[in-house]
Amino acid sequence: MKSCLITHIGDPDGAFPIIFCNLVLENTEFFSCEVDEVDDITNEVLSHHEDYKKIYVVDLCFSEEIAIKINNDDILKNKVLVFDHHASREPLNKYPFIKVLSENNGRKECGTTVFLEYLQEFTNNKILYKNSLTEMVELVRELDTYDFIEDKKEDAFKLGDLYNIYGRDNYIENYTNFVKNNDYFFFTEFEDKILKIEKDRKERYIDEKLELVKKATIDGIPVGIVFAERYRSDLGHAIVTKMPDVDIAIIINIDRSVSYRASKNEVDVNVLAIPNGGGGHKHAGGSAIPEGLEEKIVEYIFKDIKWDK
Ligand SMILES: [Mn+2]
Repeated sequence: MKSCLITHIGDPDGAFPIIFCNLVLENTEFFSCEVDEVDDITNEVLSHHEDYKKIYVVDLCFSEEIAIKINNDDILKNKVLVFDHHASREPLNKYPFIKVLSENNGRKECGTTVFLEYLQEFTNNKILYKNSLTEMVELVRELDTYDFIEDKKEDAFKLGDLYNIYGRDNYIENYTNFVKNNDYFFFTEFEDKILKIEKDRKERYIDEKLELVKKATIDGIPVGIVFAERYRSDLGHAIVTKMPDVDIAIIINIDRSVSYRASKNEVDVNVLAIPNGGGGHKHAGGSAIPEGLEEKIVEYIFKDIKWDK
């Protein structure tokens, strides 16, 4: 019988859980989604839960409403398992099938690390202890939480950049095979070359976007707002470090979501993300794009537009 994995679509922290399943579970069905889609997808999966022996939700967590529904169902309660690290979801730890761990002994956790620890114990499969895998997992953790160990920081960014270069599916396939075939982690010569090109490209992109940041105040909080579709973390980080008068960087990706980034100790992005229906970590969060926004923009530009039915 197959398993089901619902995970975050945005980054390596949502991709590595798929790699683990490829390595140690016989048959897994994958659903990758945005934070605001997790409730709908979970409900959809739960409606035919008899197809699955286990349903994993990783690097994401559904709403308390769904948690209550699962908790009241003896079958679902033993089938669904959540492994997340977003602090805003920590109150849901009161449900036995939900594990939200944002920090452990001063080390910040990510979805990948919390899920790996479970799978190592659950399957006891040696491949999950291979140095090639655990080394990459540490890089994913550092990149996802910005909890860097100085001499690994550059490699963490490189592994993140390769996610964008390869594309999600190829990245997953590539690193599934890499772990199978290698005991230790390394970047190939070809990857190093392409990463250098990508690095230059990213720097140009961020420099261009920094010029376009508009400063404003929301609820008394000084913000810097920019529209961007790529490198949201690096761009957000660049805004809050290069513009000291900005407390929260807001990056709007019309097709995807709104991202919030901060770096000052006293600033928590949730003060803006939660009222907008989102949430996340203290220094990195997101919220959904309001429905119909793209249409509104087009209608603002072309006043007498008529949409095809
Ligand atoms: Mn994550």
